[in-house]
Amino acid sequence: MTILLVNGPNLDMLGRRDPAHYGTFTLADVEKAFAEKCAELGVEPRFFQSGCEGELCRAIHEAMGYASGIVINAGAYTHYSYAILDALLLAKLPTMEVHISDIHSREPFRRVSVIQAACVGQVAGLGMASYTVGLEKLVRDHIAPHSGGGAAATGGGAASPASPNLGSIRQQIDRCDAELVAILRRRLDLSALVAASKAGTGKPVRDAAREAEVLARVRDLATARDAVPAAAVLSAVMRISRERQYDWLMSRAADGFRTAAGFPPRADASLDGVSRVSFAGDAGSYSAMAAKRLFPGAERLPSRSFADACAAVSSGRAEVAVLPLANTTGGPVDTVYRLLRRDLHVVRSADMAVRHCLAGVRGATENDVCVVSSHPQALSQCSRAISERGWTAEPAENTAFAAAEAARRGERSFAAICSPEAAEANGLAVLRENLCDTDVNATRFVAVARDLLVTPDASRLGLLLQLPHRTGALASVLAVFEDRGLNLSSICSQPVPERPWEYAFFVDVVAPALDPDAIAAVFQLERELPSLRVVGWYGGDGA
Ligand code: CA2
Repeated sequence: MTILLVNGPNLDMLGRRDPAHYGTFTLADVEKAFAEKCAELGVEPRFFQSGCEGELCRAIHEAMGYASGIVINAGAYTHYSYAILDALLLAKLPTMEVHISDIHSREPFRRVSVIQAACVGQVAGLGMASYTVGLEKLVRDHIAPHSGGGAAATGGGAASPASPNLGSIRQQIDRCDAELVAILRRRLDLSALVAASKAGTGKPVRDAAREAEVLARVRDLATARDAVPAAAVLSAVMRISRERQYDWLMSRAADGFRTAAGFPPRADASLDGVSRVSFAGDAGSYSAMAAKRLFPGAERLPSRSFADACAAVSSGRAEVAVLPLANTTGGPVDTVYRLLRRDLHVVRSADMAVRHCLAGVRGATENDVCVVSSHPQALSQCSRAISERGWTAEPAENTAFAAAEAARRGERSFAAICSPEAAEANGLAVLRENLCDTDVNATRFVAVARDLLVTPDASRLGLLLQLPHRTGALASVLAVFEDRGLNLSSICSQPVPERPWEYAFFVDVVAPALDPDAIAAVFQLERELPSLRVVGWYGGDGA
């Protein structure tokens, strides 16, 4: 079994100049070391050197007749000779590319190898050892595995790069992965040192300028095709490094740590003593029913609007307000999300099946109805029925008020879309049961209080995140949760009125009360985002 060693232009001058890059050894020394390694591996060497591109191509063509593989240092042709690339591709011999110097840390033009695509690997920067290491790798990984025994056992039978063996490719991938893991470990260990050095100085963990510099250098080192994936991998590595640094800082804070929002709180709150609950609507409104379900023994204080219900809490007239947050058909209730951007905290949630009915004056039938009134969410949950029947939809502050309005008007053509309870409370007849577009319509209600009250059964951490306006900002925040194994049960964007076209994000993180990973994510994001508010850490219905 013969291995051809090809050396390109100027390599016959080795040992005569430029020892800084190419050492003091000569081409004869290289060939001698190569021959010795061949003997060790049980293969025959053959040598060819030329400064002429055509001669190099011819030597590669001829190798098809006798060689099982090629080791090539194409010299400067490496960087631009498509003729040599083509010769290697048509020869289809397993070929190892070698370089004496580390071409990747030299001038940009040397970082590109156009012949790489025809080679099974590349060894660079080991001086003369690049040849022997490359040879050994070529024979052991790409020739011997296909020769039915040791390299010396059979002649020929080399695998061709054009018909690669899946098993051997996977072995190489496994080796790459092992190298990646080892390199990652080294890098993360260095991150711990960075954290230690920054700890004393009070410098922030995230240094955007330094990260930009690292990414620029990595893009520069990579070939044009690999620049984007290389930068993406490095971004992820830097994010994980930051996570390690935060962990390190948190573990060393003498008395634990506290975020600016006084977080983490205690998880021993109780809602058993709540005696006054505000809600928007009247008797029979869905909010009234949710308030009754959440706080059965409490006095219920009706309000005209969600904002009024919250104002009752802010002023102390009520201890909590119960508000609809989202519906399975209609989506988020924007007004309520807007109210949550202020100062109140979610302390509990409850999901309620919602079955709207058509409620009209007694004696009327569905056919008499021309106008239906309800809260916009309820109208959207019944949009199919409304459009099929050609009704005019009239928005109301809430479903119970719509029922009251239908009763006040007493017109057969005017009906409300509301709960059967609201119909009954207002003396209306149910003209049609369950008007919803689907049979599984449900609304999530939340109870909000002034303080961040965390009950021992809390299972979701609600956060309001304001993100910087830059590429990948949301993706990298989501990755922080993913890195810590945290699942999100909901994410909802809301416009930031004072900054047109910018959005804040409400996220619900699935996490038991005082879960350390969730606390660590808050610790990190509070330091890295323009603003973070802990909306609540609460229990109740919902994933
Ligand atoms: O590092 C390598 O092995 C190179 O393939 C060597 C080539 C160079 O063009 C590649 O970028 C990298 C050049 C060999 C030049 O050899 C000399 C020998 C003695 C004195 C000066 C140059």
